[in-house]
Amino acid sequence: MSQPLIGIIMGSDSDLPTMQAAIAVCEEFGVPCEVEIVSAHRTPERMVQYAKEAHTRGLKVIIAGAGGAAHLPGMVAAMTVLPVIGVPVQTKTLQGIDSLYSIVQMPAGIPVATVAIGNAKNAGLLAVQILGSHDAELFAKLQAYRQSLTDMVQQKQAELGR
Ligand code: RP5
Repeated sequence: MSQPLIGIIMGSDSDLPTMQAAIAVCEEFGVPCEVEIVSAHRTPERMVQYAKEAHTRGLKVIIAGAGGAAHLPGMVAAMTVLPVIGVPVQTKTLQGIDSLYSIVQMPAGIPVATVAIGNAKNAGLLAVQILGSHDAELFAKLQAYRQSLTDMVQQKQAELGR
């Protein structure tokens, strides 16, 4: 196994179905990632240790998903200068608005790059783009991916025949 470059963490195993999309992006682009359950509330000491040691283990970016009182991304960001991408997980009671507000409203000085509710795919892509900014091979793969999106739209347009 290669050294993980992206750490994908989540508050509960119930977040895993959402976070699978970020894992899939890492696999698609061949970027090694690790996946861990780290809860800000249920395992606070583990969270502190994870955040403080992440850079010493070679991680370059952390993706953190949580729902409800979603403190995990912000607390991890407070304890590392690695880039942290937050994924608000959709909740049953408030549809993820609670998660979004908990993650996005960080005080100046401690950024969390927050994606849309449930959009772990974009979190994965952003993490890969951060790595691709200084990795020519990965950069080229990302450009090819974008071209595939353009091609797909053009194909749909052609199918419309208008
Ligand atoms: C948060 O509480 C987790 O991130 C999860 O989204 C939510 C509910 O957790 P479970 O009760 O399903 O374990 O900490």
